[in-house]
Amino acid sequence: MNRILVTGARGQLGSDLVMALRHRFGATRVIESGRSAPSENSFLYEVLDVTDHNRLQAVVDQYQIDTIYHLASLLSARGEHNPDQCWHININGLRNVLEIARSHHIKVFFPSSIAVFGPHTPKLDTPQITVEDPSTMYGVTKVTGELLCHYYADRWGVDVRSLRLPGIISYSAPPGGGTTDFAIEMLKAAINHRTYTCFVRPETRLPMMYMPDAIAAILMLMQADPATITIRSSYNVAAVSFSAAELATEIQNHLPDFKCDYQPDFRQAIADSWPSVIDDARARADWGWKPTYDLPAIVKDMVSKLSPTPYPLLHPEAQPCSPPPLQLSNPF
Ligand code: AKB
Repeated sequence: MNRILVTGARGQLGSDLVMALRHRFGATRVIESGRSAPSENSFLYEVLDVTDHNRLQAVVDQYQIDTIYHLASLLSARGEHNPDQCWHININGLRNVLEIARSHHIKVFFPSSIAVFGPHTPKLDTPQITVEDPSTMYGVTKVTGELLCHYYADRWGVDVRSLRLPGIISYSAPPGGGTTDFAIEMLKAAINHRTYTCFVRPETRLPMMYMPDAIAAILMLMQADPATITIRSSYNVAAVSFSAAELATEIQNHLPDFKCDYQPDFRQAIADSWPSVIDDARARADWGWKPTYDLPAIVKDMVSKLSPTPYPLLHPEAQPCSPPPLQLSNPF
């Protein structure tokens, strides 16, 4: 019986994942959690800091949780501004989840990231098993997280499953301080202002995925027969790869007066350290992964969803089309 806890449920991925899980398993089977206070129309929401082991255990006991989607995490750009907090939340939070999973026989989903890769990783067709030399604290925590997942699966038999997610593009909730955020920012700015100053160079090409594909991948992985899961660290998954300039051109097919200029900031170095195209053959072979959305399909859907009344409010605090811009100075 599914009794599901989602940590970091109010983030970009969590907002859509909670809706998908509730649709699939029933609204009362999915408990949202996060550090912020509940809003007026919160439904089955618990205030939970994942670094607080006792509180996590209390929530798990209260709802007899058997599956945790552990999304609470600081992303790459924000993590560089507070590496200590990034380590604390990303590692100590995961360790608490895995410990409780071990003692309570809980199944776990852990989102890893293309940020596990670094300057010495092959940039094209990045293999499943390759050099992982991240240049951000976020990447360091994701490599460590993958190792922890593998260890808990191998040593304690915890059913933990993970994906190395690329940049996720979506319209329901704003992204939370990542390097791939330029894609969503550009789409929103194009629709609202017809102009955007991009924080990476035009030729910067990164792996990306539309939210429906990301949700599909997570649900497929979590429902796969355990016998088919051969990777317990984290699976490479890919959908599309495009450069900032290619995205701008695709947007211009819908909004011909859109203009994009480029002023790279410290996030350029992070983007440059990541691969451009990921090889996800193992995920395709093991549990049948196959994406649906290419770049034209993503842009077409985003433009139609964001115009003219953008961002359906999943949560009152999710601001339509205007998340506060990430005001980050160069931390390096
Ligand atoms: C980020 O840019 O930090 C994230 C990621 C690729 O993990 N979107």
